[in-house]
Amino acid sequence: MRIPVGVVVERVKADSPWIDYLWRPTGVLPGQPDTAPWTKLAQDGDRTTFYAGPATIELYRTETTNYRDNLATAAPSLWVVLYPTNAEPPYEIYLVTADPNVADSNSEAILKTISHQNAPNHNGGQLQFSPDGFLYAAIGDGGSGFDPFNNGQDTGNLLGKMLRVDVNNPPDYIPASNPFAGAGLPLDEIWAIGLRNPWRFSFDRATGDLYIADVGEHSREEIDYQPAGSFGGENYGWRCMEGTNECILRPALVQVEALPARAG
Ligand SMILES: [Ca+2]
Repeated sequence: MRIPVGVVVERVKADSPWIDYLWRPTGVLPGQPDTAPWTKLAQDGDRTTFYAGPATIELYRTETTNYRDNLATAAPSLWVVLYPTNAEPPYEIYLVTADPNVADSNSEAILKTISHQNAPNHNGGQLQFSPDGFLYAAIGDGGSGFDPFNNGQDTGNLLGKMLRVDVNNPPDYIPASNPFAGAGLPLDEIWAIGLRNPWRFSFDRATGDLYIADVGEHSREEIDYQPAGSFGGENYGWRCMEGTNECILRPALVQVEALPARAG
């Protein structure tokens, strides 16, 4: 069941040399008012109240004791989680929930930060837990065209790769069974190399096989297949290969570029 709500927050001038303001949620309105997000509602001295915007509470079946106990009380509590934006307005609504476990802001953990600064495209795809319980991350090659830095084949960075990490093994979250775990290159997070912009991937629910959708440069789109029994270490070829075509390292590049261009 989904319940539409509106979130009200207040900004209070902070008596602190470190920060100017304190922000906190103060109320959740039933329904979503026809008011623009971040409309100022009231001002009282150093205290300003804003309508932060709409949100949706999702109620679901669960065995979590805290959640069940909260819903069973005469006045169930709601938790609002705000997330910093590093811009104006300085927060966005991350979620509104009746589940105290979901609202635990200490549950966030940044496992890896990957620099991707040379181009705005090829950010890659999603995160998925595999049937073996490890978290896979498909990372784009860093962007531009034809992978100018050869990141897909460079085992000293995490661009153009499929990564595999163990969220329960901090730090560095490396599963001992990763194909390159241990001293020296390739980097230990790497499960497979040679990807361009692997924007989606999925594990077959019946077999555990892995399918990766990798966007091609001009002439071939790729669907990469990895059987469930793989020990990792695959090289899917980019930028040496675009699908079954040899690509960047041959003079045929001119012909490849002459093919009809497509977005991607
Ligand atoms: Ca290594």
